[in-house]
Amino acid sequence: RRMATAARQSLKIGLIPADGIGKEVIPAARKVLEAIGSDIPKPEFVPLLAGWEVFVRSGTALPEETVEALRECDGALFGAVSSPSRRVTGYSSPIVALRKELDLYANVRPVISVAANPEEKPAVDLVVVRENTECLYVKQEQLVPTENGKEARATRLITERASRRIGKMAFEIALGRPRKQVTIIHKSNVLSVTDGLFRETIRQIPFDSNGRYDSVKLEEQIVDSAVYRLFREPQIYDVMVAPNLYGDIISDAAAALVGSLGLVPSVNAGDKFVMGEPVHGSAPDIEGKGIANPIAAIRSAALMLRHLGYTAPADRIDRAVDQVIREGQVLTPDLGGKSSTNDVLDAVLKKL
Ligand code: GGG
Repeated sequence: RRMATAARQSLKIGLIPADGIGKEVIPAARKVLEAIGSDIPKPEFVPLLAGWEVFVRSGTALPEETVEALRECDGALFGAVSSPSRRVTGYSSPIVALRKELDLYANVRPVISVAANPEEKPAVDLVVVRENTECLYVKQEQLVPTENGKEARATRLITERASRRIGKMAFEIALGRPRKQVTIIHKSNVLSVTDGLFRETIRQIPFDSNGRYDSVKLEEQIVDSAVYRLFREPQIYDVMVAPNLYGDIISDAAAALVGSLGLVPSVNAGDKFVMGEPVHGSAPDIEGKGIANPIAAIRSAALMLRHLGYTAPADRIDRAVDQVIREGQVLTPDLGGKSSTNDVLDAVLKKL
């Protein structure tokens, strides 16, 4: 699913490194985009603020100027955010808010291993399509005192509209892949109303699409069994479509199958805007050490270009990254190497 490549003179890209290693990996992705050359319109970067650190300094995690500036951009790259695990008055996760503000309803997370030989098929080659705007992430939580102590409640929202559009996104992505298979991930044996609606809405899509998806095989799986099978036989999956929370968990888990969370990219995509974002978080344990793996951010930049319709430069970036991984000489510690973020960046730039 691509956005039309309007004849652009320049490509305006918002950069929101946010917290922790986001500030180390987003500059690396920027350098790769700068090095692409005339395959894309000259990129113009717009540095923007968001995150926990900005909240601590200024009292707001997502400044209004950031959202307004993004509305003027062609695309964006977001790094990572370190929301605290406790409730902090006035704080709300900026990435969750941004996805809603810009209606980036799909989080598309390809999880692909790099085969030792470029002619071989990768052992893992799947895409998690995560609904990005609802489920438990509507964050309607309440803490109520009762005579037996505190009671915490959360609203889980699943709508037909959001389920249909994420389902369609999954079918469209499957159409562009050789296996053309979509697996709906749900738990409607227990949550028959919410997950039931998600499942039934997506199952209905092929019947309402005038044959467009006739070539797509539709499967479904209960989320717990899907995780089990993902670890035992990942090759059975092609496109997995899931409500927000399951999609978040499954894609992090799937990252373990390809060596590191530091390799897995994503885009937050809507019908009019796309924002690349590495799947990893802000990694406070390695922040400032210069050893964060920049590959997920670099691949997220490639995925952003792909969604904007710039397929050839996206392929060039991915091929360069594949070569660096395949050679195995310049790897960050998460992949068992000793190289720095900048070493990996330089190695990728040399292969471009
Ligand atoms: N780049 C992905 C990322 O930042 N993951 C951590 C995450 O989603 N945190 C949610 C939050 O801190 O609000």
